Amino acid sequence: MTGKHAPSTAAEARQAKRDRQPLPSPRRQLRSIAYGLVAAVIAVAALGLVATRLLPAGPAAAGAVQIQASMGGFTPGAMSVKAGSTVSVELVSTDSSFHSDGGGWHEMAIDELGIDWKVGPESSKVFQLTAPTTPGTYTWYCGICCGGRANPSMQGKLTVTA
Ligand SMILES: [Cu+2]
Repeated sequence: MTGKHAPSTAAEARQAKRDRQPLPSPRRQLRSIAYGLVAAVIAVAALGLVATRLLPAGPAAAGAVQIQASMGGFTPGAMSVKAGSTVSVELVSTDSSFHSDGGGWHEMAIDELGIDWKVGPESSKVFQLTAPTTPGTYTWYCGICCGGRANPSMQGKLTVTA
């Protein structure tokens, strides 16, 4: 009396043996692919942080005053313009998008002059600054990163000369 599930031929016996062996499970393969992806993401993030420190911002756009912004502050931290003149200002963010505080975005804002310029990670943008007709000094700031406006290292000084 042979039961329905008992192997009755040699071929069936081999098949039954194969069925009992653990297969390299697709779940296990997925897991190693996932680990690989995580490692790749971490490597890219680390490279991004290093590159931020290594890459110079490059020459200023033609005829523009270049101001670089990073988590460390503005470089240069001061500029002066003649009253009533218009100058091009190239705002550069040297930070990568991997910065958790602001994602590499920086701002150059002067409330009194209605200026609020923003620049994304590792990029630059040229803005036109029209100086007021009367001399004076103004503070610009970045409100995006590092405690924002209250942080003295994320500030700069604009001097409007006669
Ligand atoms: Cu900033």
